[in-house]
Amino acid sequence: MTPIQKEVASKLRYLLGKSKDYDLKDIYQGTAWSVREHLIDSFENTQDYWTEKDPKFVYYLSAEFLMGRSLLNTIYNLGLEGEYGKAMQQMGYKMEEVADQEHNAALGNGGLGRLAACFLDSIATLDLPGWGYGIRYQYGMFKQLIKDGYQSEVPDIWLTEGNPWEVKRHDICFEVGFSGKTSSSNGKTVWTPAEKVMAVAYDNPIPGYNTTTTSNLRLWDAEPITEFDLEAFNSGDYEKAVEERERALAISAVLYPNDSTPEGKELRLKQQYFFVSASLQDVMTRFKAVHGDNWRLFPEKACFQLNDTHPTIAVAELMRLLVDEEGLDWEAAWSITTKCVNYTNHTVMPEALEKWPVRVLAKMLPRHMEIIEIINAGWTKFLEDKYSGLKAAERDQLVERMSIIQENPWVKDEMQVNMAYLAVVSSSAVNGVAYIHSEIVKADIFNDFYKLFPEKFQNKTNGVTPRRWLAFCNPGLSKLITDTLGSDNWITDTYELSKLAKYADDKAFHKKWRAVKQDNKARLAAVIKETFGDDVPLNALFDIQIKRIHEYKRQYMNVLSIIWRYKQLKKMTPEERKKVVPRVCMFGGKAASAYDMAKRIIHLAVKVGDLINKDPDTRDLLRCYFLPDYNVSLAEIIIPASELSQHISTAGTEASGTSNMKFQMNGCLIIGTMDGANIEIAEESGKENMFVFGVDADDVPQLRKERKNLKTDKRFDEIMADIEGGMFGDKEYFKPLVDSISNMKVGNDWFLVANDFASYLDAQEEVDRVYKDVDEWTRRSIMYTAGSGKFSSDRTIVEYAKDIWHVQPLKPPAL
Ligand code: GFP
Repeated sequence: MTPIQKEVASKLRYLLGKSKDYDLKDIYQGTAWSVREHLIDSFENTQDYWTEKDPKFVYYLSAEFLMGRSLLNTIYNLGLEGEYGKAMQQMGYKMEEVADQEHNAALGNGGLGRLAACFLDSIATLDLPGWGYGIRYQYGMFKQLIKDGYQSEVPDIWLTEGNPWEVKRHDICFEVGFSGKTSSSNGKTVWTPAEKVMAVAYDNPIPGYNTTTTSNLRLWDAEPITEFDLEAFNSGDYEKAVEERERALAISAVLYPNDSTPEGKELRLKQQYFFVSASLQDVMTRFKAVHGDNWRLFPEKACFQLNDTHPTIAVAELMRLLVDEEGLDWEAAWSITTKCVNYTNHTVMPEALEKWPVRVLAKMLPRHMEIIEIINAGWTKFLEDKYSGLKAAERDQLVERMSIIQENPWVKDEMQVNMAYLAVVSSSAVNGVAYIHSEIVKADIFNDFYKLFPEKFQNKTNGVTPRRWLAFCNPGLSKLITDTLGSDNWITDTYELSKLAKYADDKAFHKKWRAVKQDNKARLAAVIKETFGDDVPLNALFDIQIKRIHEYKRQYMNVLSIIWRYKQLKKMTPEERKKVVPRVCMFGGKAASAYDMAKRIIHLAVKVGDLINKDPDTRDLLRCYFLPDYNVSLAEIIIPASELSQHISTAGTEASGTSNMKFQMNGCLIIGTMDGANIEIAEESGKENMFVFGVDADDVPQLRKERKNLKTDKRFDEIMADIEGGMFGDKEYFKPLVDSISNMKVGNDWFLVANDFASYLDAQEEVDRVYKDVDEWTRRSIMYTAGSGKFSSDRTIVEYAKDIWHVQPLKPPAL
């Protein structure tokens, strides 16, 4: 037995109570618990070192961390693959099948949560003192079932078998209060919450790649302060006996409870405040232990990155803690707060720029509402002075527009707090997540603020970790790259990948490159076989669109083009069909549970697949699959296998996109609009190598105005008529979908599907033409990977560290 085999056997015996008859799940558990020990050694070593040296830390506050699985990532990052690989082999298991037993940690919805996970990997790999802070949701992102073609949601129960990747810190817990009232005594404000819960810390060590650093993601679990009300129980009130417990558990129960109801909204605000308060108390407790009440030093030791508006209440909480609890005067506290807080905006979608009714905030967090009012009073006063030269009416209008507390235009007499404005006013730096998006942030959503503080606004183009998204998920390509470049330095310096450009026309290299892709396609084909029972032709072009389902991301337009392709195929003679490039089109993504239109789009994709996948005339040439329950692990199989990926949002709507970067790294060609990070990908990998279509962002506002007069493409009209006519069944169900983009007279089609459709079809024809030219396709594929160096999250994090956080690497000594 190797030492690792012994470790695994010991975990199986003493933790799981199994000395024989193991199944794969047991092996996973035994292996994971043994890897955990190595991880914790490294974790302790790092944290001890950092505590001793007391550097400045960045704290990444995020309501979402979409971590996926940890086993392989941890083994690889710690450099233990050789030892574990050997042990597994001797025990008669394949590492991949063992790893497959792990639940996905799905504490996030999509891009925003996955970005946070990539950032943690880079922070650790770059040895930067930094932690993530979030919520330990009992149920993560729902599991998506497709039943009769409709999405249904079932809870994601991911913790029942225990989680080897976390350590509960019984001793690190903080009270978090809600509601109640405020009073004043001796000039001090005292908040007496009506309800309190305990936030208990769970540490999730985050190993850096090829370094001694193991950082931390601290997630908070909500627990009752009094476990059980024995008095109530003894007097027969059984419900009351467990009431407090139930209320507490609800806070960390589910990722994004459906907030279409007032109760859902309140719970979400509770979640946000809960994790932010616990995190700030935690950081401040550590600070105090070393520096006492020398709070002026605090900005030199800590900074907080707000991942979107979700943690913005941190501003009011930090003020409360400094003023009410630590006794600082308002001005000193404000100066500290504004030095410590920074805000990243991830979207221009109005529905995602959170606004809380004053009524709700005042009820749930009365002291925080008072603080926000004071901040706003100071802010509007500042604006009035600043713009005192303007005419009164103009000035008032401007101040009203920029006020943090505003009237809700849709609800009579309702005032609301604009959380994004609160974040902008209180932050040192505000950034968008791709060049075009940061420009839109300045020119559009925060234009008034930009004019006032241009120096606050920055761009930090997103990135993805090349470890998970190339080195580990695509071992074939990873090996080929390392063999070709003569080293694996590219894993931490992705600009090294540019050296692949030399091989873009090398036919021998082409052959190897294509062989890897074929293997990866076979791996995905096996998933399709298992899910749908279908064999898919491996000579077909694998065409993928995976992301949250949303009208702006335009999965709908993709489905329409598949319908058009099918109709063309049906009209062709057998001779003509021989010249056609076969395609397997795949979708993956979840629709938010209350997002009706997105659910209809899923249904259409499924119904289109049902029709065409069975048609003997076309099934060798065209397939359409909606892969259920898209998640990180599925992405790790899909992305290496894809040849064409679709990033086709209406220009100006997708802030960045990050899957586009993952596809690019894996040598997958992109069909896309000049939106988000597509623009920068085109700059790096060659616009001529991308299938670009659609209008530019600058033209979108005008086109939206002109929609009513748009003469639509004949092909588009035909497809609309087919759906309306029942070609895919469910006429009534699809009607709102058809209306949403075809009835322009009433101002529909906000996302300009009809407008962009013709140029999209042209781009698709170009895809077919290039795919037939195998050398040209392979050349482009190599150029994609070669141009992907910029999109490592290491590059992004270095920029944040230098321009916003001002934190320095601090690598712990080897153990
Ligand atoms: C959001 C934006 C994306 C962006 C990510 C990360 O993603 O354009 O790339 O945040 O910044 F929409 P979703 O959470 O919406 O997928």
